[in-house]
Amino acid sequence: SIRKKLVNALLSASDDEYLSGQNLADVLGCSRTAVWKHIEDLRKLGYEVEAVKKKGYRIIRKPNQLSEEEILFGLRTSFIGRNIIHYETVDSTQIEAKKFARNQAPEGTLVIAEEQTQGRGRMAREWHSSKKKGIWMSLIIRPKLPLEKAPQFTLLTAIAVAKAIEEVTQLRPEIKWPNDILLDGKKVTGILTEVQGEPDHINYLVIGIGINVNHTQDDFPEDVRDIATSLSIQANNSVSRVALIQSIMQYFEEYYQLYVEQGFVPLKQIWEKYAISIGKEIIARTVSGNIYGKAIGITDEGVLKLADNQGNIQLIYSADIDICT
Ligand code: BTX
Repeated sequence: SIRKKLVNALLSASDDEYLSGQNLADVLGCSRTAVWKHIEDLRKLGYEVEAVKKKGYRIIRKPNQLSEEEILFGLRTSFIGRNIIHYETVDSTQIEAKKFARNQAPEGTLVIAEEQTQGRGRMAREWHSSKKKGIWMSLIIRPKLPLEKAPQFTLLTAIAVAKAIEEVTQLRPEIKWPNDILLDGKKVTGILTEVQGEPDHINYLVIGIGINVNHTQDDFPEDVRDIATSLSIQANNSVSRVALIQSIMQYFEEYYQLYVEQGFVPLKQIWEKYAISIGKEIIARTVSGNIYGKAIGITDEGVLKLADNQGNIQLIYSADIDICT
């Protein structure tokens, strides 16, 4: 669309560079009057665009908005995150993404929202998703694999997010098996992987990722205030949601390709560098009861290994983990 082209042209200009009305008219293939109208539209979307006589236009401030244009601009993936569906407000990106997945949305489709009114964690627990503070998104993928491999994508996603957080903020995140990313011992990210398929093949996976980015401690509701943190609290600085999404998409694609080519083992090695629970006494809360013991690692399939108090090795496929301190 013309708006996309206009935003791209303005974003590609360097900070102090102005693009003339004529120049933009040529790029967009429309009149200078039409350019001016499109600039007005951008302003309504929250862009601050400076117009200087005889020089032209330049963007001085972008809206705090996860626009498709901005995410695609500078996204270096070939298929992950290239089809973006963006909502201002939605019940849950997970619910929407599953609808798109059922309707044959292409692999790599990303559903994002500025705000979720019914964000969910595992087992229908609530996930707080306040407006424009975080990244609330769901990614659709269609790996050609048996159903039992689905949980490995939670771990793959965790390392992609951890890497991206490290790259964008220089903070050092830790992963708590299977789906939490922690900073300073507090939860900054949750991952929810849902799968649809037959025993021998996956139709689609919808991977939900919730990241607390620019929250202050007061932005969290009371029930999670003590256990949650955000990137900006930890970095002492606001963090670009767009840059973080781009980086996650890039690492996700890289690890996904690595997985397809070489299986889970190389990812396990990266995962272990971020693992927090390994070597510690933990409580694994499973649906069939609590198991106490020492976390000794994960298998080549990503399953948690725990040595219980009798010295037996237990394999944990699904649980909430508390680390004993
Ligand atoms: P989980 O079941 O591991 O964690 C849920 C628990 O985390 C809650 O019970 C609560 O204690 C705590 N919690 C809730 N909100 C937050 C928050 N913002 N920060 C830190 N802790 C919190 C984790 O499930 C998986 C979360 C996935 C969220 C994404 S967002 C996009 C997509 N859409 C959707 O509805 N869910 C996913």
